[in-house]
Parts: sequence; structure tokens; C-alpha cells
Amino acid sequence: MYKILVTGACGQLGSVLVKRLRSKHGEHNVIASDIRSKPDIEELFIKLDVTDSNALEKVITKYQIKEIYHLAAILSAKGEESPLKTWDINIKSLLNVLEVSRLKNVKKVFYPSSIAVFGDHIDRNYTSQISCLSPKTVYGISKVAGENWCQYYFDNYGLDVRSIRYPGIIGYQSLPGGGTTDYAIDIFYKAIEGVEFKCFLSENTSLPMMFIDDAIRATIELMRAPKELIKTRSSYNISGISFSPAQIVESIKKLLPDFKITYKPDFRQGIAENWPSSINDSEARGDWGWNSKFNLDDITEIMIAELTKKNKIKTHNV
Ligand code: AKB
Repeated sequence: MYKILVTGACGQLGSVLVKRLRSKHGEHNVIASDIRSKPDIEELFIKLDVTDSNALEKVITKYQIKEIYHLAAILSAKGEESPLKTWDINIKSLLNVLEVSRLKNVKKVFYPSSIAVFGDHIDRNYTSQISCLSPKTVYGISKVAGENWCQYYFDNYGLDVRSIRYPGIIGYQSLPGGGTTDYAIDIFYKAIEGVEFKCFLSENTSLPMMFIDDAIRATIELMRAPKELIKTRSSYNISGISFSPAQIVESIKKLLPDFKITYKPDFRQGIAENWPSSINDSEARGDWGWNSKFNLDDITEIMIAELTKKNKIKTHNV
């Protein structure tokens, strides 16, 4: 088995993906890296700044890395606080990964894109893979450029780069990390604490979302699909479910009837209004067999159960 490197391994996707890859490929074949350090993935963990190409090259050479999941990035809402830094980090790190992969004979690279690539010139309902990409955030601009760079490295150097446009991802394993869709995680923390949730989106703003298990499975299925099935080398649309704050509240209230929410839209409302409300993922379904499994009530049930468990452990340890 060859060695795999995950960058941004302490993030929402990374922390779960590392565990899943290790259970599939063996503890010692998956090297987790991040610019931060986090105790629960200390095993084979490297502190790595991917914008430093020499440091990246050393890791790839030392561990003979043959596959990279490049997850390190600054997300949409956080990115708007410092646009130039976001562009610099998101693009520099990707170009380092692509170039070092080309030079060091890395076999496969995974690049996470996002629904943030879409902007105001789309049909927001059931948005197609091939749509006008006119993003309004620096995060979205960096993802469009990133997709094009992936296509370029595939076309010109034959680098086997694969990518997914993730919707908002909902998981209980880590705290929200600066995204516009992160309200749909934060809301569960408030619900189990019995605290009123102040929502930064308005009640009927529907966005594409996905449970973390589906997102991880999509990533692994895409990376394991035979090469000849991968027809899109920029990035694949994938769809899970779509819901608005009002709909998630309705779902939470089935289990926690006293839950309360107030709406105070801020700049993130503007970001959400430029994103699709639902996604057409027929290319991913047709090419490599993508199919999501979790609906909103499934997600609510799991989130409430898991966060309640975590909260009890926290309270017990205080
Ligand atoms: C964000 O909200 O920025 C991310 C994303 C949709 O890429 N969750």
C-alpha cells in the first residue's frame, strides 16, 4: 500500500477523512498534516504549512507520498475578512500541491471545490454542472481558479486530479469553521444546550447541504473510481439535500419541541443568495455512481444524539 498525505487534516472534513482512510489503508499509511496541531490525530501527524513548497516537497519525499487529499483552505465567510490572504493561501497551497505532485510522481490528487463557485448568473434551482461561474466571494473565486488549475494539470501533465464541489457539510465531530453554511451545524449545538439560536440567514434561504458521512463516502468513491470513468477534471457537482433555516427548525422541533430561533441576517445572507438552492449532480451519478443517503430528519437525529453524548462527557469531566 502506498502512502497518503492529507493537508488541512484538523478541519471539519479532514479530521473524519483521516480516520476513514486509516481504517481502510492502515494507520501508518495515512499522514495527517495541518498548520495547527490537534491532539486526537497525533499519530503520524505533521505540522505543515502547504504554502511552503520546500516543506511540502520534503514531506512528500520523506514518506514517498503517492496520493494527496489537499483540504487546507480558508472558507467563504472567514475569507471575506481578509480577501488577499485568502486568495494567497488557497491558491498558493494548491499550486504547490499540483507542482510538487507533478515533479515527485504523486499518482492522485484530491481537490475540494464548493458550491461557492456559482454566482448571480445561474438558475438557482437544480444548478447544472456546466453553468456560468461568476462567484462573489474570494473563496469562490479561488475555487473557480483552482478547478481550472486542476484541469490544466490533467490536460498538460496527465496528473490524475479529481475534485468535488461540496455543498454545506454537516457533522458533529468538529466545530464550525468560517463557512456560510455553518449555521446548520451551530444550530444543533444551541438546540442541545437549550439556548435560543440567532440565525445569520433569513428563514427561507434554502442551500444545498450534505451529511458528513455522505461527503466522506463521495470523496473516497470518487478517488477509488477507475480512471476511465472520470470524465470531469475540473470538479463534479454532488447533491445531498437542500433545506432552509425554517425547515431545519421544523426538523429539530420534532425532537426538541421547545427549541427557539430568531433571524438576524448579516453579510452572509448576501453570500447565500448567490449560491444555488439545489444541485443537479447527474454527471457524478452517471460517471461514477454517486448517490446520497441521508435526509434532513436522519441528520437531525444523528446530530442531536451525538452532540448530546459529547455534551454529557464534557459536563461529566468538568
Ligand atoms: C462555506 O460555507 O464556505 C463552505 C462551502 C459551501 O464551501 N461550507
